[in-house]
Parts: sequence; structure tokens; C-alpha cells
Amino acid sequence: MKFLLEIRSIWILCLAQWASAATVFFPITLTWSNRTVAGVTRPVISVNGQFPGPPLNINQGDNVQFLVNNRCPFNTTVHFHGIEQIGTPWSDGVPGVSQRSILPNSSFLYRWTANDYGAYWYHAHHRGSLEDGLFGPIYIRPAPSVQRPFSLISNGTSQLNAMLAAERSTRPVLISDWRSLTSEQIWAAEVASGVDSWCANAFLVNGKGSVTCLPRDQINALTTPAQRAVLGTQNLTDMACWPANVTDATFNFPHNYSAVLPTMFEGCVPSQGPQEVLTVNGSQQFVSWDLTSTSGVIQMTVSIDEHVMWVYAIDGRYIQPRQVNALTIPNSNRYSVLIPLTQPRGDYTVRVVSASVQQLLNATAIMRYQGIPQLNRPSNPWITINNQNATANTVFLNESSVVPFPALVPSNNVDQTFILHVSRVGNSYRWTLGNSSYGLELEESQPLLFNQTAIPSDLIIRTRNNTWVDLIIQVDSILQPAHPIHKHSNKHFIIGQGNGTFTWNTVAEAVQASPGNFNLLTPQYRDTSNTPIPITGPTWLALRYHVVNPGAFLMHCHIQVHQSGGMALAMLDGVDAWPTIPPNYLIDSGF
Ligand SMILES: *[C@@H]1O[C@H](CO)[C@@H](O)[C@H](O)[C@H]1NC(C)=O
Ligand SMILES: *[C@@H]1O[C@H](CO)[C@@H](O)[C@H](O)[C@H]1NC(C)=O
Ligand SMILES: *[C@@H]1O[C@H](CO)[C@@H](O)[C@H](O)[C@H]1NC(C)=O
Ligand SMILES: *[C@@H]1O[C@H](CO)[C@@H](O)[C@H](O)[C@H]1NC(C)=O
Ligand SMILES: *[C@@H]1O[C@H](CO)[C@@H](O)[C@H](O)[C@H]1NC(C)=O
Ligand SMILES: *[C@@H]1O[C@H](CO)[C@@H](O)[C@H](O)[C@H]1NC(C)=O
Ligand SMILES: *[C@@H]1O[C@H](CO)[C@@H](O)[C@H](O)[C@H]1NC(C)=O
Ligand SMILES: *[C@@H]1O[C@H](CO)[C@@H](O)[C@H](O)[C@H]1NC(C)=O
Ligand SMILES: *[C@@H]1O[C@H](CO)[C@@H](O)[C@H](O)[C@H]1NC(C)=O
Ligand SMILES: *[C@@H]1O[C@H](CO)[C@@H](O)[C@H](O)[C@H]1NC(C)=O
Ligand SMILES: *[C@@H]1O[C@H](CO)[C@@H](O)[C@H](O)[C@H]1NC(C)=O
Ligand SMILES: *[C@@H]1O[C@H](CO)[C@@H](O)[C@H](O)[C@H]1NC(C)=O
Ligand SMILES: [Cu+2]
Repeated sequence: MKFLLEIRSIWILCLAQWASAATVFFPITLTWSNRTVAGVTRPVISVNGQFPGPPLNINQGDNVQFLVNNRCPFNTTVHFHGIEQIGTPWSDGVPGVSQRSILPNSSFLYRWTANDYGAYWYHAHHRGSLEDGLFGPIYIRPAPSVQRPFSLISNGTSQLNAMLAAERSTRPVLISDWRSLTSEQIWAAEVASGVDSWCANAFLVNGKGSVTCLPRDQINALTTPAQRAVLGTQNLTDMACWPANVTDATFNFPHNYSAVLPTMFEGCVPSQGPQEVLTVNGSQQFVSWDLTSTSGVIQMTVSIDEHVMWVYAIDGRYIQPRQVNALTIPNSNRYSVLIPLTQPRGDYTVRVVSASVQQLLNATAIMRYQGIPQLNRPSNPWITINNQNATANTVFLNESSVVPFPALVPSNNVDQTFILHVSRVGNSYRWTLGNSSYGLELEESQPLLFNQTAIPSDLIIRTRNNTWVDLIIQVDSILQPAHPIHKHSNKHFIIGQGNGTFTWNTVAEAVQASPGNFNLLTPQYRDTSNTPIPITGPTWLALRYHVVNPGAFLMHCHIQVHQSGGMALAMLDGVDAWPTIPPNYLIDSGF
């Protein structure tokens, strides 16, 4: 009650200075109940009764007060993906790192300032519960003073106005993978069987989709050479996925396949759900979508039949626009696109297909022009359901061509270099990001923000404020997917990648020896970055970031089962300038 009064007085204070920054109060109530998604009924976390959660739309500079009422019968926390949390590290939402878990029937108030513009999202950060439906979009409208990159697309006045208008009414398009089992059922089965759960049952667009089971002859015909190379003489399962035992020829881990549950790798049961229809108005020339992957496991390629997409921002930050027909979205990334609405009125299929090697999976939505249709035939695809080009002219986004707008470059002087090993340890489902596996039980330890020695020191790295840090992610062995590595708080630059083992002590040495593996002039700047797939042997990824926000932040793989399996590391940023925690955040429920 005391706390509600406090919010009301802040509201009144802020209404008076509306022009500068507003305080936006966004209360959510989480419930756990059966829901039918993709035609399958299972328990789902609903946010204010909805799945996916409602959008949070705010202006750059706003102060957010995000209240979580947990009415689920289990602990939870909420993380604001990509939000820097400058000066508010206690609102980052990671149990055991920045806060204690929010107990059933209690609440927690997250407060943060929207310093940056762009597309973000909120999601559960407790155990695997992101995969149970707790996620929703965040959009921060850029301040008028922020320079847009749209004149690199066209200088025509009418086109520029149309692009600005499209951006003003940009829409979230959340693409997700979905499982018929809950995250705790999956985790329990991983522990009991020793197997990493790498298949999904459906893809969703804004929460809508179906489970389709491809006929056996089609599965076999679509199986790619990369899938065959691992399958040997086996076939993909009836879910068009690698079976649980494909890694046995390479690894000698203990396993008990009887503990694998139906629908984890095989046992496809078709079911029909609704299809998402995204309506557009052709007279507006452009529409803007924030394509956001909330996936737990599988990376997806998105394409709109007979249309191009101008990718103009990644992870909320502008880039020099790139015109493509298809793009692949690693788990948790956002790709903002302007779509020129140049085609005859009608329905065009939006295709979402698996880009991860282990499974063929797809979904379709409809982009529908308002008005009487002029198109009376099915639209033509750019891509096939096994992630290949369906035409000779299909352009996929080339990540190495992406350049930040305006230009932004990292320092050449680096204070610390960490080499972090990504490996399986002891079991197919246990992982490291560094020297040791970050066990799920550490989520219930004393938060590192309050006690820097609460967990074993080999799971922690420490940095000083206003220094530059290099993180070399070394992928040690074959049969791993691309790992979408997410660092909480501020974004990082992707400065290099390569095949083999990173044998140098620093990036400077590596640049001397192998300059072709680096881009220090126009590197991408983002919050989650894929490691290169280790096809024939180890690979590495080099990230560089500036420490500007003292606090305890997690870095982890955004494949949910990998994070649960320990692919995480605690980063104590700016230990020399550690913040004083507001008293409200020191106690259990936050206030
Ligand atoms: C979902 O439905 C099943 C079957 O009726 C029931 O056993 C289960 O308790 C329900 N779960 C929730 C969270 O309501
Ligand atoms: C829930 O969170 C509380 C507070 O952090 C913790 O003591 C408890 O062990 C957690 N319960 C579970 C089941 O993780
Ligand atoms: C939460 O509150 C509901 C309704 O008052 C009650 O039925 C439930 O037992 C409570 N749960 C816990 C874990 O206290
Ligand atoms: C628009 O004008 C600017 C400034 O002359 C130029 O740099 C840019 O390339 C032009 N854009 C297009 C699409 O031609
Ligand atoms: C793979 O599928 C084909 C076609 O159905 C079948 O002939 C073959 O026996 C299958 N291979 C295995 C190892 O099951
Ligand atoms: C996986 O299991 C199938 C039978 O279910 C067997 O035929 C195959 O050889 C096994 N593969 C490996 C790599 O052990
Ligand atoms: C393997 O899993 C099954 C099913 O959970 C269980 O009944 C069995 O005891 C397990 N076997 C071993 C050796 O743990
Ligand atoms: C996946 O693609 C197949 C083949 O084109 C199609 O029949 C099926 O409807 C698609 N699945 C979904 C869920 O859209
Ligand atoms: C896909 O692209 C390749 C390389 O450009 C081309 O050779 C091939 O014909 C294309 N596939 C189709 C179906 O057009
Ligand atoms: C911090 O955590 C360590 C390890 O659990 C514990 O020994 C120590 O007492 C804690 N310090 C405080 C101030 O709680
Ligand atoms: C690594 O090797 C693969 C082929 O195995 C190649 O496609 C890729 O371009 C190489 N990557 C780099 C950064 O050299
Ligand atoms: C940390 O360093 C950044 C960059 O120099 C600076 O803006 C910020 O104020 C520093 N934070 C603290 C708490 O000293
Ligand atoms: Cu991973």
C-alpha cells in the first residue's frame, strides 16, 4: 500500500514534466494455467491473462516502473533483454545475481530508465520458464534528435515521410519455438536421461501456429547434407529431428534413453492452431516490423513472399540499411525491418523455417494488404522449408556486411582478455562458459550484487569501470550448434571470429598473425552474438566491450537448455565503482 502511494506521487511529479521524461507504470500479473497453443493444451505462464505478454511501448528517456505480481505456484524473475540498466543493476532480473527470486504470491518492482531507443523484450529469467510463455515485446521510440538511417534507403520526400511514419507505428513480430512439454518436464527428462533436448514441436508467430508432421518421404527428401553427415545411416525422426543418440558416435557420455519423453525427439502428433494475419495498408508505402526471436532452442529464418525487407536496426540500434529477402535470427535478437508495400493487394505468406541443423521445422503467417484483393494465386516463396534459396535471386542477410549507423568503433587499447571455453562436461546436457558449469541451483544463492563471494570464484570474472574487455569464446568440440551468447547490461562489438583454437594471448597478437579474422573498423554492435558452428573442429568468437555500468551481470547462452545446463558466467563489472544498493532492493521482495 505504502508502495502504491509512492508510485502515485511519482506519477503526479512526472506528469508536470511530461515533455522531458514520463514515468510509466506497467503492472503485470503472472498466472499458471492450461492454455491451448499450436493446438496443444499444456500449462502456460500467462501475463495479464495473455500469451504472449502485452507490449510495453515507451519513449526514450522514460522511467519505467515494472511491477511483477507472481501468482504462479513457483518462483520467478523478469529480465529486460538488451536494456542496459545504467545505474539500476538491481533491476536486471537475474536470480542469484541481481536479486532474490520472487516467491509465489509476492511482488517485485523493477525500476529502470529507457536510455536507449529501439526494440527489446522482457522475459522470465528463472530456470527454464522462458519456455513456458513468460515473454513480451518492449519498444522504445527514439527521441526526435536521434539520426535515422532512412535516407540511405531513399531521399524522396514522400518515401522518407512514409518510412518515418512506418517506424512510428512499428509492430512487434515475435517468432518462437514451442514445446508440448513444460520446461520442468524437459529439464527433469534431461537429468534422468543425460540427453540435451534439441528439438521443438512448433514455431509460433505472435503466439500462433500449428504442429505439422511431414510425411516420411518428404522428411527424407529434405534432409540436408549437413544433417546426413551426422545421421550416418539413420533417418531424421518423425519430428524431422536428429534422434537422441546421434552424438553417441562422438561422445561417450552416460545416458538412459528410456527416460526420454515422447515429443522430445520423436512422436509427432499434428494439431491445428490459429494462423497469425499481419494486416498492412498499401497506401502507406512501408510497414515496419520488429522481428524478435523468443526461441528456446532453434534459430529461425524469416522471409515474406514476393517482398524485400530493409533491415535498419539490429538489437535496437540502427545499422546502414541492408536489402534482403530472408534473414536468420539467433535466439533473443531483434531485427527491425522496413517492408516496401509495392505489390498488388492480397495475401502473401510469411515463412519461418528452422536454420538450426538438427531439425526441419516451419511455420507460416499471412501478410494481408487491406482492401479488395488483386492477387488471386498463392504467393511465391524465396526460401524452402529446409532453409535453402527457392529462387536464383534470393538474398539472405550477410551478417559480415552489417555496419552500425552512425559509425561506432571500439577502443584499440584493451585492459583485460578472458578466454572462455564452451564445452560439454560429464553429460551431453551439462555445459561450461569458462572453466566450470554454472549450476541452476546457484539461482537461489545470495545475489552477487549484494555479496561478491556468494558463489565459487571460477564462475565469476571481475572488471574495473571505464576499461575495455575482450571476451574470446572458444568452442572446444564439434557437434555444437551456433550458441547465441548474450551479455547482460551494455552491448558489445563482434570484433573477430575464426576456425581452430585461439592460441594467442591477446587480440592484438591475433590481429598481427591473422588480420583476415578481424574487423575493428566497422564491427557489429549488439547484445547477443552467435558463435561460429564447429563443423570440423573448434571455432572462436571475439567480443569487445566497454565497462560503463558497475554491477553484477550474467553472460550466457540463449539456448535455454544450455543456460540451464550451466553455460553461463557471472560478470562483476566495475568492481572499483560498485553501486550502493537502495535499501528497498536489499530485502526479499524488493520493497
Ligand atoms: C492442466 O490440465 C490437466 C488435465 O486436466 C490437469 O491435471 C492439470 O492440473 C492442469 N494444470 C494446470 C496448471 O491447471
Ligand atoms: C524460491 O526463492 C526463495 C527466495 O530466494 C528461495 O529461498 C527458495 O529456495 C526458492 N524456491 C525454489 C523451489 O527454488
Ligand atoms: C497464493 O495465494 C492463493 C490465493 O490466496 C492461495 O490459494 C495459494 O495457496 C497461495 N500460494 C502460496 C504458495 O502461498
Ligand atoms: C541521399 O542523399 C545522401 C546525401 O547526398 C546520400 O549520401 C545518399 O546516398 C542518398 N541516398 C540514396 C538512397 O541515394
Ligand atoms: C530411412 O527411411 C527409408 C524410407 O522410409 C527406409 O527405407 C529406411 O529403412 C530408413 N532407414 C533407417 C535406418 O531406418
Ligand atoms: C541409435 O539408435 C538406433 C536404434 O534406435 C540404432 O539403430 C543406431 O545405431 C543408434 N545410433 C548410434 C549412433 O548409436
Ligand atoms: C532409466 O529410465 C527409466 C525411466 O525413467 C527408469 O525406469 C530406469 O530406472 C532408468 N534406468 C537407470 C539405469 O537409471
Ligand atoms: C510447413 O511446410 C509444409 C510444406 O510446405 C506445409 O505443408 C505446412 O503447412 C507448413 N507448416 C506450417 C505450420 O505452416
Ligand atoms: C540457389 O542458389 C544457387 C546459387 O546461386 C543456384 O545455383 C541455385 O539454382 C538456386 N536454387 C534455386 C532453386 O533457384
Ligand atoms: C557471502 O557469501 C559467502 C559464501 O556463501 C559467505 O561465506 C559469506 O558469509 C557471505 N557474506 C555475507 C556478508 O553474507
Ligand atoms: C570456417 O570453416 C568453414 C568451413 O568448415 C567456413 O565455411 C568458414 O568460412 C570458416 N570461417 C572462418 C571465419 O574462417
Ligand atoms: C563508469 O565509467 C563510465 C565510463 O567512463 C562513466 O560514465 C560512469 O560514470 C562510471 N560509473 C561510475 C559509477 O563511476
Ligand atoms: Cu548454447
